Order: sequence, then structure tokens, then C-alpha cells
Amino acid sequence: MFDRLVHLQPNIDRLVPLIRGAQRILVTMHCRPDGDAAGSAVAMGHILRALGKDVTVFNVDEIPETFAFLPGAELIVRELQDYDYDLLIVLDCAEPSLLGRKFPHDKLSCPRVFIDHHSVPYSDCVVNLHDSQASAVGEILFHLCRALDVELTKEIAAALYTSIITDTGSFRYTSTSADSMRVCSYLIATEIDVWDIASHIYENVPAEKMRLLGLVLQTLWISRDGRLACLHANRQMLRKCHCSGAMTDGFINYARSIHGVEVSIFLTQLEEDLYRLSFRSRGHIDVSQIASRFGGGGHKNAAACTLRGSVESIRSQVEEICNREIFIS
Ligand SMILES: [Mn+2]
Repeated sequence: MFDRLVHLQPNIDRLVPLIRGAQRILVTMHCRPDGDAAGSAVAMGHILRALGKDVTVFNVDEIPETFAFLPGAELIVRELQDYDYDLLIVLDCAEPSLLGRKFPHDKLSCPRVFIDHHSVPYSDCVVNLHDSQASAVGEILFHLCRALDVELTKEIAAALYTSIITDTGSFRYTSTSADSMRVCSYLIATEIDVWDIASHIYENVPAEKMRLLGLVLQTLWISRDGRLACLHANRQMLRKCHCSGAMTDGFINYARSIHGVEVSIFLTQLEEDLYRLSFRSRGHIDVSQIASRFGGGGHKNAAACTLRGSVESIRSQVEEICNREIFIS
């Protein structure tokens, strides 16, 4: 009944005994967690606690306020008391650097498991539960939850649903599949309140963020051929609106939503001449190719990297790569 289960099953079969055999389990996900990272981490925490495990869910960054409503989100910690675990489970992380500069890679020596849906699978791990066609890590965790015989509670369902609706853009992106919908039908059958979840995520914008959006939209730059659009937020704007860099989440979609735009870029200033670049595309264009040229990663329609330089110089570097390698098809 689930098309993707054939693909996932061998690694699920490897992972189930590993989880059963471990007692102290550390769960983590990419830094600056989005809905999939936060939702899948919260769900994984519940699933492992249901099995009687000692679970620590850890992220170097704070969980955005938007996802704080999920029961279990309050258990996510930003500091580790010790580094003695039987298993480390990494969720929704395209490459190790996305765990954040402060992630204690060197101090953790336990076996690692990766559960992910980005395009490049890991090799440095004991199990890589990977499906690049899964809409979200939450979709993969639904199957893992069943394989572990853990009851699909409302708490788990709400977290998985959050992960899927955010990573599919509320079922708009091409990653939305019959399988994602089948999984969601099981989640909704637990009687989670879908409107309550959607309004927490989409209709709960802090006034500061809306004011920041006003400033950011004024930075709109569009290339001459209209295929590339860029927005940015510098530290001055963030200060003026009392916002953190994480508050710019989602702004990139305004650039992509413009008629004719195929690739959008969002620049967030980290230091004087250091920016975090996010890329989004629509249709066939693979922005992970652009990000990887600058040492970053991601998947076809969403990728990221960091780069030194001014807004103008970064924009023209990206424009050059797009014209030379990306827009030729
Ligand atoms: Mn994801």
C-alpha cells in the first residue's frame, strides 16, 4: 500500500534491532531547525520514549517559536550533560556541517544513524535510512514507528504532520506524493487538529517579523532576464526590527513567487562580510548544484551555503554560475 516501503524496508530492518539494543540515544537534526527537522526530532523523541529509552533530543540552536506548540518540543536541549550514548540518530541533515559549528563531533564516539531525504546519502554511519523521494523525514519516521510497533499517538502524529506539511509547502511541492497523502491520512485519523497545527505554523507571525518582511521586500533585486531574484537581510535591519536571523525563515519564497523567476536567493548577514545563502527553485532547476559550488548542499529545490563578500559581489557570482551552468537548458 505504501510505494516507498519496498525501498526503505532493508534499512528499516537494519535499524530496528539497533534501536532495540540501545538504551541511551541521542537525537539531533540540522541547525536552525525547520518544520521537518523540529517535527521529526520531536516525533523521534516520543517514539523512543515509548520504547523506554533514555532519549536526549539536542540541537545547537533554539527551536523556532513556531514549532514550540508541539508537545515534546520543550524537551529539546541545547547543551549536553555528557557524551556517553549508545546511538546517535541524525535527522534531516544533508551534510555534517549543517549540524552547526558548535556540534560536538569529536566528543561523540557512538555509532551514527542517518535518516534523511536529501539527494546525497551518507556513508560514514551504521545505517543510512535514506529516501530522496520521501517528502519529509517525517514520512520516513512514520514507517519506522510502525516497524518498531510503537502506537501512533496524537503527539507523534502532530509532529509528523508538521514535518510533512512544512516540507511539502502544504502539499504544493512536487515532493508531495500519493505516499505522503497516505501517511497523512493515518496521521489525521488519530484526530489531530489540522487547523490548530496549520494556524500555529502559518498564522502566528510575530509583528516584528512582519515589519522585517517590509524592509526585506524593499531589497528585491531581479536579474535582467528575470529568472533570478534576490532578497537580503542585513544586521542593521534585524536590529531595527528586533529580529534574529532565524526570523527571515520563509522570506525567500516571496522572491520565488514572482512571475518568471526560476531561482531565488536569500542572503542573511552573519558577519560584516559573511552571508548565509539560501536557494530555492521551481521546476527542473537543481539549486543544490549552485550551493555545492560554494561548499554547501541541499536538495533540488532548496539548498544553502555560506559565502564571504558584499551582497553585490555574491549576487553577481551566483548570477554568473546560473548563466553559465544552470540556465543553459
Ligand atoms: Mn526535510
